Amino acid sequence: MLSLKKTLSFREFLSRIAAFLILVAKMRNYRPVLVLAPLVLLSGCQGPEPDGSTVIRPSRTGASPRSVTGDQNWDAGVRTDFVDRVLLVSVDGLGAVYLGGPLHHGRYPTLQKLRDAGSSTLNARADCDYTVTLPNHTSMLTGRPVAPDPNLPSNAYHGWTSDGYSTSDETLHNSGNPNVTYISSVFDVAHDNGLRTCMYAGKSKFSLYSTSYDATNGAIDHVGADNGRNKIDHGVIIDYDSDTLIAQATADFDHELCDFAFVHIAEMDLVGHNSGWGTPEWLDEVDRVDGWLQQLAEHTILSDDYSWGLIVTADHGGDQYSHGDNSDPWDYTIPFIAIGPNLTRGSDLYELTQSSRRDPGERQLRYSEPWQPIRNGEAANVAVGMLGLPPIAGSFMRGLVIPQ
Ligand SMILES: [Ca+2]
Ligand SMILES: [Zn+2]
Repeated sequence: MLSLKKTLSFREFLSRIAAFLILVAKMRNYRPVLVLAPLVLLSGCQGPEPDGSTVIRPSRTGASPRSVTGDQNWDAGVRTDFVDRVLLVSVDGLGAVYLGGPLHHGRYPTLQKLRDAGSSTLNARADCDYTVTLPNHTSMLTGRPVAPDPNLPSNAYHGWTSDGYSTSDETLHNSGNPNVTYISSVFDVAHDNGLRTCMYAGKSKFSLYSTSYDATNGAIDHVGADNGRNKIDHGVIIDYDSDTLIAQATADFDHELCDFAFVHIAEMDLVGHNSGWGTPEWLDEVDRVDGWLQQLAEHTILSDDYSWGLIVTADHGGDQYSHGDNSDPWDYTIPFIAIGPNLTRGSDLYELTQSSRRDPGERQLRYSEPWQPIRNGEAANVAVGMLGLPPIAGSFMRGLVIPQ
């Protein structure tokens, strides 16, 4: 345990030197006038958004720690720069159509507090072709659609359509889209830029990501100092036991092991398959999720030492006992909550991002439609954008504009 801590703090030391060197490199290239442009978290691909390539951001290291304490942190001011750290939470199977009524009646207090602290919608979308777990989580981590589409470039999608277990020699790169040699992820961008990355997953099939981004299969780091090929510094997978998983995650946050963390809460999906989506049993399980979200909030956005951004979304919803029907609104309608720079407190995410995204009503749209809905696949680039880092290489969902 001791030696582990020593190793990690040495890594932290190295990564801070790297971050400083990157800052120096950036300052040479940046022109202050460009900072006046609206903050484009994800720059231009679909919809009428400005060309992100002209927008230059100041360094993330300009972010300053928060100094408020206790429950009043929920009322902390809206940041307009960048955060030090980001937590991305995916609640497996958290169908949004079931949440509006209970939230209106004051059930799920933490979910409500998160919505009040940031910008959110209960009408975000899963992928349009696949409403199952691994394909959607791969979108969430890479910013890519799941499947090929004749109206999109052939290198846009990630191609991981299986929701089963992968073998130890299968990776996103060798078994996904054959037109892409390497499927980059939020882990790559954060890690290559000297940040520490963590994954806490509640289903063992998430080993797909551990394998795809390990020291053998992860890409060579060409960004600044060499931070290595192992893109996930700290990976923990515990099947369907979020009490233990989140205790581990929050302990690691307290020990400052994670600058970017992905947490996957598995239980809602299991209760949905066993008892049915939207049943009293399922709604009771959301109470437990609400408690886990409270714990995660207390160790991130409500803690004192660092500024955190937080994203909460889901891979898919569900209808009766399943969720595999990509044409079923109950399956494809999911929440998307984002707390961070310029994400106006208590705002509707569609209103906030109306220059780039439009509420799809009850429809599911293909990626080639001119006005895109907000999808779970935006999470990857929203996360790196909050950190002041560039979009993920090869990612497609990068056009969401958060006005400054
Ligand atoms: Ca690097
Ligand atoms: Zn499922």
